[in-house]
Amino acid sequence: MSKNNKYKPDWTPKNAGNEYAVNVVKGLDHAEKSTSYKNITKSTNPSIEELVNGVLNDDRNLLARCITLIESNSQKHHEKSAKVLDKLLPHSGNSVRIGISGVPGAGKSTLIEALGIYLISKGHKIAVLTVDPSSSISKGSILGDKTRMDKLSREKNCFIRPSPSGGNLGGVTRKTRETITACEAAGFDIVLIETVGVGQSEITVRSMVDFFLLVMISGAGDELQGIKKGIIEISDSIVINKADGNNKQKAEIAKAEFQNAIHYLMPYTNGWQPKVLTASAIEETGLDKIWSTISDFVDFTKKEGIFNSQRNKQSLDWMHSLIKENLINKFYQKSEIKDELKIAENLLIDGKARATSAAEEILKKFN
Ligand SMILES: Nc1nc2c(ncn2[C@@H]2O[C@H](COP(=O)(O)OP(=O)(O)OP(=O)(O)O)[C@@H](O)[C@H]2O)c(=O)[nH]1
Ligand SMILES: [Mg+2]
Repeated sequence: MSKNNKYKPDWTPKNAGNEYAVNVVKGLDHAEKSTSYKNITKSTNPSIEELVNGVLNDDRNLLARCITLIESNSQKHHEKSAKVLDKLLPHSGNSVRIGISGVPGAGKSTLIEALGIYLISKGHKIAVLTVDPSSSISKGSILGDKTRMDKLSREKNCFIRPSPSGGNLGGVTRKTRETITACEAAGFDIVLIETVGVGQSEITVRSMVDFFLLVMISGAGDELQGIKKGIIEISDSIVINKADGNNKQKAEIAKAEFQNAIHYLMPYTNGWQPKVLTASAIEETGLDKIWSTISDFVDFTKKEGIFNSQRNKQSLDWMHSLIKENLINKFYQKSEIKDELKIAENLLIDGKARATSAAEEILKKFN
């Protein structure tokens, strides 16, 4: 850190010497220039109105607080965030939501950084979110090293929010969906969501985005061995990253193999044949092709009415899954049900009852 970047706090006497050891570090230059950091509300507990107006005016401090409220597990915060979100909802929806998945180390974060900077140069405002259900257990790999998006995080037209810590995938899903609403209301027109393509998280991300991009790398041997077929089936495009240096040729071979493989799969989006591309996040090549593919996809799906119908379907599916989750929790948490279940389980094991009738009996008690 340069010496010039430090200065004494206000309360230090004039001409003070080294006995006053405290130094204040100057903030980042872009933060001072950025309009988003002006008029920051100092209130410790902003009201619903303050939060709504703050988000709509792209006050980053209030946007971050709004997301913290969304991420809170307390009932009180939940009620407040619900009121805020109701007011933000009419201002949301105007973005392209893009899911980015792939095996650990494929270069998702590096690609998001390169693509993000490219899109900002084209006049877009980018929000980057992550869905990382493993973060509470393994500390997660996604964005673990924040410096990976160091350049992008310094852009004033960018907002990066790592995955909420703790909780199951269902909890992370709610928080991420609602965070998308807040970011859209703040005027971000592209939302990029990074997730690791292992487990269930990619299916979850697929259920909240318009476009799903799979990041792959070429490796020795059979290109398709290491990846679940299922993840290719939900992708709208596959990009072979790290197509640079000695890897360039291998990436082209991988591209041909993937192109061939997806030819036999049913496209996820009706009428859209997924494209396979190559890119280098490090050398910043292939970014224009990725964006033109996404733009073509958006144009096509909007023209065909698929864009909105997919979003509507996602909202309906989500509502139904929330209802199911809530009912199931209510059912299994009821103490009478717990007792009845124990009795029924024993009867079943002893061969004294049938599963169908036991289930009917217990459900009757619940109703
Ligand atoms: N040569 C080359 N290396 C790359 C490229 N993109 C990423 N890398 C390197 O690959 C490593 C992993 O990159 P990340 O962007 O962190 O990968 P990730 O997919 O986000 O990883 P996780 O979040 O841990 O799953 C880093 O060392 C990057 O520098 C690329 O285009 N070319
Ligand atoms: Mg990453």
